[in-house]
Amino acid sequence: MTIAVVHRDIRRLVLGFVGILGLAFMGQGAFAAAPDMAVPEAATQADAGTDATETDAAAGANAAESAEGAYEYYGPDMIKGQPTSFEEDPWKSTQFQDQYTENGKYAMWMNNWILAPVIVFISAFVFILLLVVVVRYRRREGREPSRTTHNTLVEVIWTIVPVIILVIIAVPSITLLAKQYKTPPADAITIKATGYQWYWGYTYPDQGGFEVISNMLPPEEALSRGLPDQLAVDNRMVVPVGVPLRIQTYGADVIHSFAVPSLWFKLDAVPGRLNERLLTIEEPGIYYGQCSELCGARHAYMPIAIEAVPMERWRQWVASKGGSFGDDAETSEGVDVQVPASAAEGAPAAGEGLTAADDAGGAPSVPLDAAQADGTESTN
Ligand SMILES: [Cu+2]
Repeated sequence: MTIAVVHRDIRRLVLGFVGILGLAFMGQGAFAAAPDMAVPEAATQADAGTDATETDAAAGANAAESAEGAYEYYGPDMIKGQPTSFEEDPWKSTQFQDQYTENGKYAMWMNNWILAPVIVFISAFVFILLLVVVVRYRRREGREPSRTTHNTLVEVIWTIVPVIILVIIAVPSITLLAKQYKTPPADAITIKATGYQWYWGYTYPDQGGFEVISNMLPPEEALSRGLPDQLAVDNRMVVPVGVPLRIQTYGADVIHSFAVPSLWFKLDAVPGRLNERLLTIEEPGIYYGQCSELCGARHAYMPIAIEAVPMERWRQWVASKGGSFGDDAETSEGVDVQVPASAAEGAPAAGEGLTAADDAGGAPSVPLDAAQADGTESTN
């Protein structure tokens, strides 16, 4: 083999590698640049079934709200959790969103200081080893590689070192897992997110059990308000900031998943099973997420928008929705008396059964009283 041939082969290798990198980046650019997909007209209407009119009314959410009560929704300047496009910032578009919860920050730390360094180090190490072998033992040089087949010391090292690396990863990994499974305290404010085909309903059992139906805004409408299209909704899930929230998820028809990347929160919404997780948002703001379980034709058009506000503002909002505080809003007493979402008047999932047996799969400590199991069972 001549030098020219070897050079050509190496050049091919390098070109191929660069080509693959280029393709990957172009692909990403293309995704980021993908024009807004046409959203069926029905996207923000009708499917809500019982709520077609509510959706229409809410198309002017801000106006409607200020008429209803004194509550004013946050504007685009308060958006904190949303994806970054490739055009906007190529690097940031490949990274996690900024985190606004303790767990999220811990997870980011683990990614940036444990996982990413380990990945980069191992990849670079293997890549360099390969390069050395390719160059050093290429045929032209005629070097004889070692024919060693067994070497106890080397074998012990390449067993022990990976074990140490795995242990280093396991410590923060299991810590994070445990943090994510922390049970909400008794005085946490409960919000039940119900996934419907294809929108979300947010029930506030501690505040009288009213339900807010949240539909995606038509893209033009969202953009005209300065909000991100395909993420903006007519009615946000408004929650108090800085206090523990007991987020429960439920699927009214099929499995959905309630996921908000910037809050490090993802929880499946499963029919016949109530899931719950603790969420404490650290800063007021708007946080966007999406349904993350393929749930049907318009899976991509049921975004999640959470508006975290100071307690006073939140109470104002609850009042504007006709919610009540009873005697328990800020004390821990009475919070465990929960009204199932199916009890909320006009809830699309009215009659949705939830039995203790359904809950046997290990869902956390949600009080399910026997009456609920007996009384409200029905099939859809
Ligand atoms: Cu869904």
